[in-house]
Amino acid sequence: MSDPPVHLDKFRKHSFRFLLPRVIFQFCEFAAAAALLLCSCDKLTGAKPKRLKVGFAQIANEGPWRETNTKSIKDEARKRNIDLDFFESKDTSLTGGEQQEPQKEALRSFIKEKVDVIAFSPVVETGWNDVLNEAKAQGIPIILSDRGISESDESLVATFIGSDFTEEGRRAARWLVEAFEQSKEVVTILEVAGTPDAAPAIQRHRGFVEILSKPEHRGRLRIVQSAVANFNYDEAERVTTTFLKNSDPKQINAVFAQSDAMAFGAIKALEKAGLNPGSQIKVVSVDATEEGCREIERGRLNCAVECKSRLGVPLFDAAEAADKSMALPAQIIIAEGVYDRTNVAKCGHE
Ligand code: GYE
Repeated sequence: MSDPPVHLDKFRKHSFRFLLPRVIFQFCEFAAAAALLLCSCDKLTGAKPKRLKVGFAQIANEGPWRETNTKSIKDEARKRNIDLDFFESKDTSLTGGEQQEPQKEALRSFIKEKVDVIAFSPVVETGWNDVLNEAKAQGIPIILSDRGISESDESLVATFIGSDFTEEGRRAARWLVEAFEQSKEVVTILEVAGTPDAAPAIQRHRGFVEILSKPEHRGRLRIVQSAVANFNYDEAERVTTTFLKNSDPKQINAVFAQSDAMAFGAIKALEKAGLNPGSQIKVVSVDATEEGCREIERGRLNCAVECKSRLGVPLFDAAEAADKSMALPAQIIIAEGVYDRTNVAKCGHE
């Protein structure tokens, strides 16, 4: 037979009256013991819990992509209480590959400081062997952030975090192939290229050309000039203006800019020349920064292939793992999309 509910009630009352204070007491006991342990450890050894020290060598701010990237790294370091030594060249006279020396100096100062982990965005692909070997000799792991290097000795870096630049180039080309599907004429393209010897410039070009040269496209789309603009707005405006002066503007159907900042420079030059970017001349870029998404809405940019810039979270996940000598994959590749006016509402929000 089941007990009358009254008994149960009584039992509950008793159990709460006696059990609750006991639980609270036990919890206090545990908290006090834990606090004592932490205190005494600190007092005995004088050691504070270790704060990870990371040195980061950035590329000088060349536009909205880099700004968001820097913010993401600084914000995430603050969130995780990481001691971040952030180097960013303020010398705006140094463009493209000229920034390699200051970056190398920064890496050497991180090695001297004995930081736990070094991360950097290599402005060019080659010429890092010496400094990376110096870091290796001191046992400091290196993480490549957003740009890769071409050194063959894989033991020099713990991991690369960033995009598949070749695929970004392919995506830009596929968009143009589709946009000009109906065109009977040869489609002429001005490529506004990033820093020579920089991983995104080399690989985006490679992916772009790979698609254009597929036999099924029968050479219908052609790059008429590849003008170097070092991922820089002003340089992009300058090289586009020069290109337009030296050629018949009617001969150009599209611009492939290897970054948003360079697309904005090219758009300005096209407008100054009395042309209509977005309609008369199709403009495709890589990045899909917030400003890039707004340009798609405005109609002056037709397509932005995404290159995610908010790398702070994966970067410090990797830094923490590298500091604990945990194995990391050789590459951590970020998934990305392609935006044009058909899905611009999602641009910058995925
Ligand atoms: O696409 C461009 C910036 O290294 C991936 O650098 C980055 C590139 C980015 O100048 O906007």
